[in-house]
Amino acid sequence: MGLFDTVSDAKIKAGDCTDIYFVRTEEVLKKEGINPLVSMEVTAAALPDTWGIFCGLADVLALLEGVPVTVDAMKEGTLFFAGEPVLRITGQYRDFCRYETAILGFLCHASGIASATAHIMCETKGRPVYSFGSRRQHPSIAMMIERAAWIGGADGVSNTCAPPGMPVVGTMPHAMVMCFKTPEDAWRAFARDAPIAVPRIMLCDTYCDEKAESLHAAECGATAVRLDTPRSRRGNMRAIIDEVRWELDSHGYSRVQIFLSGGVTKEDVIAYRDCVDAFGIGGAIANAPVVDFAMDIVEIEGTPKAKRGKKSGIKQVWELVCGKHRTLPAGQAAPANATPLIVRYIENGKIVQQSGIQAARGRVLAWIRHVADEVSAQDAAVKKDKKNGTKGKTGTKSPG
Ligand code: PCP
Repeated sequence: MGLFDTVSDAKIKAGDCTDIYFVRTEEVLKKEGINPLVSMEVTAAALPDTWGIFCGLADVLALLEGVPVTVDAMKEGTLFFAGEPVLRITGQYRDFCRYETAILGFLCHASGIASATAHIMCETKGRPVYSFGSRRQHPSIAMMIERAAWIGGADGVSNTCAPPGMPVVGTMPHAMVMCFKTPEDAWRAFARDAPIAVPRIMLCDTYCDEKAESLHAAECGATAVRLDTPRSRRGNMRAIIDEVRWELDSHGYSRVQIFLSGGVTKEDVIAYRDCVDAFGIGGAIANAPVVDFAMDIVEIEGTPKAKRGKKSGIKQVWELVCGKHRTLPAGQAAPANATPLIVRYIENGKIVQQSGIQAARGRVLAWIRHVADEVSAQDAAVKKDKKNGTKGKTGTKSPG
């Protein structure tokens, strides 16, 4: 037992963090002398939202390195849809069956966070979003949460244990404000003492009305005010934000930005993106619903075989020139100019390519830009229709 209720890397790597039925399965198959060559695919039958972002592969590679299996998978940061295989493992079943629990755990959780983040980022209209939610989960997985949020397109993360290569951001908690006699004392101290590169974002709802605190914070050197009002006390948040903006502007602080945090959801981003300059999002990212991946045998000894409800045979997912996906039997010819989305990562236990965070993020950012461009084109078409009096002629393009 370690100090905390966590499982060590060594135990996970050894396959000792597993569901007991896999241990029983191993025992029975061993006694019976059965160990078939199988291919298993990881697929989600349904998704929390229309599309997902594949994430968590790097941990799967670390887990399976040295295990005599071959792994083919989508690259991290790849967009996927329900029913598409995202990962395939081929090997003698007994050699890897006990790893299923950890493999799915890595993929379900990380893909859930990356997908939720990307869905939020598609709605920001360019407003930055920061991942503030590592406190919503066990600290031992803070690095995983921030990695998945960054791959999903967040502009920065708050946890000091985030992997290198991403901005770690944050300013002050309510507790810091309360350690001083007045909020003004706290803001002035922060303006004086925080590292020069840290933006002077002052938390403005500790004791009083957001409008009054925001004005005072601006007078104390704020470059932005953060409104963290708990949902239970919010009232009409738009009216509060509008009022804060109005008073800041009319007192000569139009450059002071407004940040919103505290229980912010994707719906809040949509509701306030026109009047808020940036968002801090915790639970809606860190507690995102997991992607409900399953891992199923699709071939035994080279022969297609699957349980009911699953399609037999190994598959390839093709990205067509139009951007749509098509899933075909792996042996079937590629559609014209299509790109295969499932590629080799482990060859008989040896990693043949690594999964990089920044490349994964790049794929998601490209998708987010694509969605934003489509939305802008639709908005422009709707405006044009309205102007020409041709209401309702504009259609909505499906993402995949
Ligand atoms: C924390 C922080 C953010 C919150 C978390 C984000 O709030 O100020 O607003 O997480 P959420 O989206 O799940 O709400 P508190 O824990 O209230 O922090 P503090 O009072 O210490 O600033």
